[in-house]
Amino acid sequence: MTSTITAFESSPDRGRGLARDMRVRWALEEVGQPYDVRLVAFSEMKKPAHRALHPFGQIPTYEAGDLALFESGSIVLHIAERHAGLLPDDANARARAITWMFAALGTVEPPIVDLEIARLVERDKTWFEQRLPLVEDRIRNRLGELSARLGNADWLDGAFSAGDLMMVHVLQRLKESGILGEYPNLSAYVARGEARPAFKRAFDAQLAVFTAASAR
Ligand code: GTB
Repeated sequence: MTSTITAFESSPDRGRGLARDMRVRWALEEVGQPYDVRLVAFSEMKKPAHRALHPFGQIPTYEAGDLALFESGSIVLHIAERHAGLLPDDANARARAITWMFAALGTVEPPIVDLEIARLVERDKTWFEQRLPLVEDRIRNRLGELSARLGNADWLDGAFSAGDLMMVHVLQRLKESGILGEYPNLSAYVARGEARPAFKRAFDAQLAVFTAASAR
């Protein structure tokens, strides 16, 4: 069954693959499932039709048959549970891979989002310059811990899993800040994720949306 996901009609990330539809596209590419994309304009996101799918008026959403989901973590987990390729068969290894998904979303992503928000909306505050290093150091604490756990391994727990997919996508948002570069093994980890053919297909698909919109 071909699912339909939603993505920004005009992504503020300018085709860099940082919006959260990218992780859903990547998951679908990893498991070899076809999908359609419905592009949503900012003017439509908070309207009832889209809110019926996503209570917070955001992307991504996922529809397949009579199932509609929101939240990128839930969508990727759903895809990974229903199709082979993103979760190990062994029950314990599967639980650990899911744990890494939660770690990416619940422990590593929040301070990264905090930094983005600080840079985007707090720049004109008198306390911005004082707060920024604190926000950055909270990220460094997490990355230091993650870096220590990853060590020289290719992936977080054995073979590539949905946990790595989520963690790589979360970490990608730090590349331009320079902070990721302070952790060579994490930079290499992100590069390994980006080198996967499924990642490249997903990235190219979201970039094509931006390129087409720019040409108009
Ligand atoms: N917890 C939800 C999930 O994981 O699905 C969060 C969903 C979310 O934040 N969606 C964002 C959204 O719809 C797009 S991805 N925002 C519109 C709104 O809230 O009104 C976040 C995002 C946006 C832009 C960039 N960027 O430009 O680099 C990166 C990430």
